[in-house]
Amino acid sequence: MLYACGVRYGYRLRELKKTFLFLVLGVMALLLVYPAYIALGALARGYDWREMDWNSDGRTTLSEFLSSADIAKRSIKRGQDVCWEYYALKDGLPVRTDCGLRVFIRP
Ligand SMILES: [Ca+2]
Repeated sequence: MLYACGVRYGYRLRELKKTFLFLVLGVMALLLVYPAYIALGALARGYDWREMDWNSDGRTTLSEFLSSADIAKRSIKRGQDVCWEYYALKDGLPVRTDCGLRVFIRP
């Protein structure tokens, strides 16, 4: 044990190591918990995998999956078609619109 000016440096070093270990573990926990939180938000939307292909290139990437947490859908009407419009929750702007559901109105 090293003493200088009445201070036990071994004790302080152990306390610093413990504090550093808790900081490292806290940062690691945040790095793991945040993506899991976003992924759970994306899963809670209930979209199927192909539906989350937001740029319509035929593939759903992990980034598109994670961004699904901030995208909602609403039905809109275009002429006689009923379409699904996917929009960003942050600003309400449309991300993609899927049409093709034909509505037949009985006379
Ligand atoms: Ca895509």
